[in-house]
Amino acid sequence: MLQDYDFSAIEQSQQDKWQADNRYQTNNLDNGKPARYMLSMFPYPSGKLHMGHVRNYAITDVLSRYYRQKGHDVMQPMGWDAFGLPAENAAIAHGVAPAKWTFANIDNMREQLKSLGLSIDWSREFATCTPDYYKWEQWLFLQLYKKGLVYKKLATVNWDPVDNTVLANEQVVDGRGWRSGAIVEKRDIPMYYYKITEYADELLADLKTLEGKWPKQVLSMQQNWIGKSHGMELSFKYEIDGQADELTVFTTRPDTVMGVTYLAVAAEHPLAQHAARTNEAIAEFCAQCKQGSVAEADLAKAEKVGMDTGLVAVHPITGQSVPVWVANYVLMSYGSGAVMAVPAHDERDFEFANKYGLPIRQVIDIKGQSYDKNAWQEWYADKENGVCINSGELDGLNKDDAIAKIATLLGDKGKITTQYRLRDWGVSRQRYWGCPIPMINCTYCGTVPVDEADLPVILPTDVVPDGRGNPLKNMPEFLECTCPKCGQPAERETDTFDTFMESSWYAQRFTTPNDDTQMVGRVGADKWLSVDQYVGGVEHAVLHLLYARFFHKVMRDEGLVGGDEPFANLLAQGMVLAGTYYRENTDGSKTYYFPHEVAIDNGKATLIADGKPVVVGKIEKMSKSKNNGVDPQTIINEYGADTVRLYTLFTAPADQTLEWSDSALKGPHNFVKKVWRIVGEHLTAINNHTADLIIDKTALSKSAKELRHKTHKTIAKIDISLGEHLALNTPVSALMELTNELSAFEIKDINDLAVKHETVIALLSMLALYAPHVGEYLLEQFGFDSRNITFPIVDEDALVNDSVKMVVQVNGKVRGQMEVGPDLDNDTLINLAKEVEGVSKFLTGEIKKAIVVPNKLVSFVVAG
Ligand code: ANZ
Ligand code: ZN
Repeated sequence: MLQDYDFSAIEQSQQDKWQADNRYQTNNLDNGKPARYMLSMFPYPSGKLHMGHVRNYAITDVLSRYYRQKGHDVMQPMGWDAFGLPAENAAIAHGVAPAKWTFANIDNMREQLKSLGLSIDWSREFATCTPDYYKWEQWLFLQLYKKGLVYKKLATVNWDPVDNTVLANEQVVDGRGWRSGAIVEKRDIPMYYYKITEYADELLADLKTLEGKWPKQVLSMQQNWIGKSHGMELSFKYEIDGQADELTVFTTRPDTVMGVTYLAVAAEHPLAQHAARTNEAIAEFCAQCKQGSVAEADLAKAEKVGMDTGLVAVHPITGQSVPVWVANYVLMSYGSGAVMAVPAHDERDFEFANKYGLPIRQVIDIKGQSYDKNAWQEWYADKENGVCINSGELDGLNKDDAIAKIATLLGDKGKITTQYRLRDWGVSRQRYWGCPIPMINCTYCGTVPVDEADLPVILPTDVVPDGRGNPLKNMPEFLECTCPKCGQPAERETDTFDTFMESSWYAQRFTTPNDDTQMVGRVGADKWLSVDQYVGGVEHAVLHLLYARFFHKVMRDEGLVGGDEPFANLLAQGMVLAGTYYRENTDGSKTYYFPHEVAIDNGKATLIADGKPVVVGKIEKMSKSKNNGVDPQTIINEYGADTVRLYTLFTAPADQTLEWSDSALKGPHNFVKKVWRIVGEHLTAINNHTADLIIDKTALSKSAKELRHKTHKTIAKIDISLGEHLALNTPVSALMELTNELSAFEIKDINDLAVKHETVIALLSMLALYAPHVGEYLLEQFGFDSRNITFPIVDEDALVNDSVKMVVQVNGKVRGQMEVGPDLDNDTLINLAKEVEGVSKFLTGEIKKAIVVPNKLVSFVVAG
């Protein structure tokens, strides 16, 4: 054994061993062990690992090692979510091709991952930007196209008129293009859509099967995103130039129909377009609505504005005329793109009506509340408690009764319907660095799918985009092709897939990553799926998980995989936070400093460089812009991967935020050193005794019994923490406690030595989950083969307490202690307690009550 704890030497030598014997490689054949698939959300190859990655992969790795020790056949794969915008931005900034940049980053990050000591099956690695992978994405698209689950329609995008390019929502900053600064326009262009709405009901219903296995919060975010609303479609009649027609609105509150004071349509609605043809001001307003972001969140925040179209429609119950407005808060893509506005009970309508002086008519009353037209109150929108007022025949009815009544009054002018908030998934992106959409545009035949035999459509990789449109459009070698239908010259689609596509099926592909005959092979898929434990950031709670669930169901319906859900259990890990330090500049901007540039003394922070004060800012998510990120590599170099792993797992429960502190790394580091020292001493001590280290349970000293008790309680506790509660932090403190007991344990005879040995081995086996390098290395010093480490087995005998310490109280005050045998009945305990030294003198009065808390306390209540 090495003299000192030289972590870099140990970590290197263990990693070399794993690499040399392909330690964590798995195969798809049944080997009699239960298969367990452990998956971390795979990284985007940005170039460097950050602490969020480290935390994510450390969690999955500890759980993987745990199940391996428990005898499972554990598969923990890793790959690269390699398409995406940052590569194009890097190309623009540094003139390097996205492919080259991406693969160089992958090489860097793979080394970083290896230095963390993760038990990954590298034989399954892939990058999603390679044709071997994306070929199958194109193939699936064609299958769905055939089935009618893919369609093409116009969609509105952010258009930068200077760079002549489509912008992603995050590239629109305050309504302008991030690069050009030009005011962003909206444009309608044809895009492909996946009919995810066809699966809306199933996606919603199956959330039930994940209860207790996925975080509650994620389940409810999924539910809200799918957003099933029950409501009614109502028709309002109108006439244009003597032509009668109907305007349909979707409402979830038909009970408020008597409070309708205007109708509002989206700028893209045919009625708005009709008005725009004869009214220039309306035309201009509609054009303005087309500017700015298309992100729904931005629309919700935007000020509500609109114009009267001059048209009127007929209220289906009262027969009164209702004006039709065009308003920016009505979305063309939801319901029918038109709303019946009830300003008294809908907050958006309230704001709008107040702004334009439209009438507000209260039609819902809640006992004891008084309505004020000038200020919105939450109860105006209460869906549960009100009754109708000012509503003629409906007066006095509650919501459900009112809706039933309206349905009969309206007859075929009202139809009960269900609406989903969920939209079909637009998968076209007008970007270069993505998977080509396998379609061909022919002058004669329109859009024609690429022949399956011609897959993959390969993305050219020797391209450096400059931010002005999609470079594929200027590459005849990509663009030009022959129409598979008519044989005439045609053009390839230059749009590529949304990068959420690649991450929607990578989990399935990992089961048969090298199969070049099919997307997923059934043998591998059936062995491993569904993923037993998925671990990743909560920021992916909605879209990624929803798309991946959708893909799994689609792949199931193609016969590629079994089961209805891809991820059986989900752990959403918390963010890694760190303190920030800054100075405010004269223009109000802030300059942030790295923690190592700052000295802190008595809570006062100064910049080391000039000794002048800096402001101690908030504790925030680690990020480049705040200079508060900690580079994992630096910390690994300083303390070793084992310490970093212990630290990130020990400091906070996995699903909560972790506040980083460099100085706190010393705790786990010293813990490892302490284990090192104890084990070193123990090795020396057993040198001559290795053969006779067998515990004689009949001859245990008191302290040996106690140590065994502690050891086996710790094993049982850690087993439950990891196996049942996904609690990764408490086992570390349990191991620290056990180490303290171990170091206090004194050896008096050979039996003590055997007991100590048992604890040392158990400690190291469990430590090897968190700190695999040092754990395995130390076990090897005792002759263990690190390939066969097993989780220690609890000895039930050792769990039985020989004696328990109990406190004795009189009238709420502690008066003594006693050590008694286990499982004594209450009467015996009470009698023993009465005899305890120092207690009897307080028991002179009448004993009114004696309470026993098993294994803890006997409490007397005495009169007087
Ligand atoms: C009248 C009403 C009265 C409404 C009231 C609400 C409260 P959820 O629950 O999200 O499904 N709406 C319908 N189509 C719309 C569109 N294209 N753009 C913007 N808003 C639209 O929302 C349904 C409600 O959103 C509908 O019910 C409608 O306003 C509005 F006291 O109708 B309601
Ligand atoms: Zn053709």
